[in-house]
Order: sequence, then structure tokens, then C-alpha cells
Amino acid sequence: MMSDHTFKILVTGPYAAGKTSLIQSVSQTQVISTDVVTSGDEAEVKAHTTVAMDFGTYALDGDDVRLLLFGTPGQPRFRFMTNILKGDVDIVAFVLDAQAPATHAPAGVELRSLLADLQVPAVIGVNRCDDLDEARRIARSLGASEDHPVVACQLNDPESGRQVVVEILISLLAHIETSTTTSTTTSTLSASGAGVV
Ligand SMILES: Nc1nc2c(ncn2[C@@H]2O[C@H](COP(=O)(O)OP(=O)(O)OP(=O)(O)O)[C@@H](O)[C@H]2O)c(=O)[nH]1
Ligand SMILES: [Mg+2]
Repeated sequence: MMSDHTFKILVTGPYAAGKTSLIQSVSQTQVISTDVVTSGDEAEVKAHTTVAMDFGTYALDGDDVRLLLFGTPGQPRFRFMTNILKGDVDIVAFVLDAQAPATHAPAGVELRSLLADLQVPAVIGVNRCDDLDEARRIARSLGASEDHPVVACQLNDPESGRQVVVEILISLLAHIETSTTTSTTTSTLSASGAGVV
């Protein structure tokens, strides 16, 4: 059985946003990736692309808290992998490239559809961006709410990648505290015979 302190993170976002770079930057174990030589028009953007998933890990406090990072492909023709991978995760990290404005409109469609029925927290990483205000502006314009944490990052830099991990941990903690409060409230109400079912 998986420990209570192991969390699954979905890293998703548009093509070439930096999803694999994030996982490569922060993983403490060798990343399992499924990048192959890019074909078609997308090859003009970069030479390799994820076709199935990336997998990396990050542990805190001598293994007490473990993060499992699952990266999705970004190309629309592999979207079915995202639908498979997003099924049972604890949090989503959505990655965007600030320097690729042409990707923003389709990324917004993807982000809004993801957030529409998401039951877990989401963190937005705006890659190739040094300015938090600019990162927030981009994230909000694509459908992130005021409540979604936004990180301005350079995802080929491990230190910057770790800032995304910190944001993920803060959001996970806040979410767990909220759920714990809710279930405590529910059991207190049930015990007092308030008719909560
Ligand atoms: N200059 C700069 N380039 C970056 C940075 N982060 C990533 N890149 C580059 O941007 C591209 C992003 O590549 P990936 O990490 O493969 O992107 P991805 O989102 O996994 O792409 P797909 O899986 O193909 O959708 C690569 O060419 C990286 O080298 C960054 O912080 N600065
Ligand atoms: Mg990738």
C-alpha cells in the first residue's frame, strides 16, 4: 500500500512548455522519459518530444514525504495519455512558456477544461519568465483564478524547479488541512446527532 506521505503530481501543459525539463531538473532519481525524435511541424520547435510520460521523484525529510512526478506529453495527438494520467493524482502542476505566446490561447482552452472538473489543487509554473507579475498576468488571462499559486520559473535550472516543488508542497499541505477540518467537522456533527449523512 502506498504511504500516506506519498503524493502523485501531474505535470502537464502545452507542447514544449518545459514539463520534461521540470522533472529532469528536480528529480532525485534517474528520470524515466519517453522522449523520441520529433516529427512534423513541431520538429521546428525542438528535436525531441514526450510521447507517453516522464517519471521522476522527489523526497523530503529522509523519505518521510515522497513526491512522484508524472509528466504528460504536450502534443494534442497524445492528449489521451493526459486523460489517463490525470485520473488519480493529488495535485496538478500546469506549465506554460512565457516566451511562446502562440501557445497561450490553446493552453488556455486546455487549462480551463482541466480546472473545470479538477478535484485537487493546481499550481501554475510560467517557464522562461523572471517576473512574477507577468507570470500571474499570463496565468490569469488563461483561466487561473486568484487562488491558484503561480511561479515564475526557468525550468532548466534545478533551483528554479525546486521553487515549483515548494509551491506544490504548500498547496498539498493547505489542501490536506482543509480536508482534515472538513472530516473532523463532519464527524463532530455526526456524533452530536445533527443528522449529517
Ligand atoms: N532558455 C530556456 N530554455 C528552456 C528552459 N526550460 C526549458 N527550456 C527549453 O525549452 C524546451 C522545453 O522542452 P521540454 O522540457 O522537452 O518541454 P515539454 O513540455 O516536456 O515538451 P513536450 O513533452 O514535447 O510537450 C527545451 O528546448 C528546453 O531546453 C529555460 O528555463 N530556459
Ligand atoms: Mg516532455
